[in-house]
Parts: sequence; structure tokens; C-alpha cells
Amino acid sequence: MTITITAFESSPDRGQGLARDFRVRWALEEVGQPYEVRLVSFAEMKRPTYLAEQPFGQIPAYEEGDLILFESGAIVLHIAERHPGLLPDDPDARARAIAWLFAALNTVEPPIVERTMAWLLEREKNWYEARLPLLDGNIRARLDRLAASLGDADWLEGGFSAGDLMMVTVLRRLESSGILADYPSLTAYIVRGEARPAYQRAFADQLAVFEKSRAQG
Ligand code: GTB
Repeated sequence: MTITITAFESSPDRGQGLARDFRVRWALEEVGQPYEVRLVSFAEMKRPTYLAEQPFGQIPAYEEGDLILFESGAIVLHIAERHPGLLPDDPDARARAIAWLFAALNTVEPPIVERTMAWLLEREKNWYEARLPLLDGNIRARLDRLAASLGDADWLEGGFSAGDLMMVTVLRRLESSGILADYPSLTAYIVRGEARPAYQRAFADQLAVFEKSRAQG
């Protein structure tokens, strides 16, 4: 059955794989499932036909036969549950790997997004510099605990899992912040994720979209 996902026609991250379609691409590459990508414009994402697929008018949406799914976390979990390679077989380890996926989305990503939004929307405001230490402190509190949980292991729950996939995509959003310099074990963790062949394929594919749109002007 053909899998189709949606992605930005023109990604604001200039092909750096920071938008949320990337985690779905990476998951599909990890489990060896071929997929197609439907590129959507910002205008198209707000039309009724698209809102029927993704109620909030965002990317990614996921289509597989009769199943239309939204929310990158739900999509990655769906892929991981239906194909071997992204979740451990042992039920307890599996539950913990899923907990890390939720932790990435619900506990680690929110303070990172808050900092990004402050930079995007408030960096010219006179309160931005005063607020930044609080925003950074919230992120550091999460990274301190994440680094402690990872310890000197390669991955969060035994072998590489959907939890690591999600955590690495979330942490990558900090790469331009300078914060990761204080977390060498998390930097090495991200590098391990980025070195995976499936990651490399997903990255090259989404970068090609950006290169093509740039060539077309
Ligand atoms: N909770 C949803 C999910 O996980 O699927 C959130 C989806 C979402 O935020 N999608 C964003 C979107 O469609 C793109 S990823 N936004 C358009 C809109 O809401 O109208 C967020 C994103 C965008 C750009 C960058 N970047 O340029 O670095 C990074 C992340």
C-alpha cells in the first residue's frame, strides 16, 4: 500500500530537516518502507480538503490506504508498531521506548519551541534579553536530566528506538543555540543519530526538495 506524507513546498529551515515531516521520513527509512511526498504550500494547508486530513492545517499528514493520520508522534508510533526495527520486542522495554518518544514531544520539545518562538517573535523587544536566561534555564533543566538518564549508553532504551529517533529530532532544534556545547554526551548522541544510514537518506531527500525549489527560483 502506498504511503504518502505531506511536507512544506518551501521549508523555512532551508533544507535543514528541522520541520516535523523529517521525523516521519526518518522513521520510514529506518523500517525500509517506500513512501511518496506531497508538497503543500501554506495556502493549501489551510484549505478544507487539507484540513480534512490534518485538522490544524499543518505538516505532516500521513496517508496509507484508508488511514489518514496526523501528528508526527502518532505517525512515528504507528510506523514503529507496524514494522520491525523501531521498538524492542520485550513488552516492558517497548513501553519504556514509547515513554521516551512521549518525553521527547511532551517534556523536552516544549521549552525548546518556547525559546525558538521567543527568538522569532520577540527578539527585537526590550524584554527578550531579560527573558532568555529563564528560557535557557528551562531547557537546561530538561537536558540535565536527559543526559543523566542516557549516562554513557548509546541509546535511551537498549538499542536504537523510536524514542531515540524522536529525541534526536527534537534536540537538533538546539544546534544553533550554543546550549548543546555544555552537553557533550547529548551532542555525541545526536551525532550517532545523524550518522545512521536511514537518517542520511531522509536528510538527502528532504534537502533535495529545498535545492529544487531554490533552482526554480
Ligand atoms: N504537533 C504537530 C506534529 O507534531 O505533527 C505539529 C506540526 C507542526 O508544527 N507543523 C508545522 C506547520 O505545519 C511545521 S513543523 N506549521 C505551519 C502552520 O502551523 O501553519 C514546525 C517547524 C517549522 C519550521 C522550522 N524551521 O524552519 O526550522 C522548524 C519547525
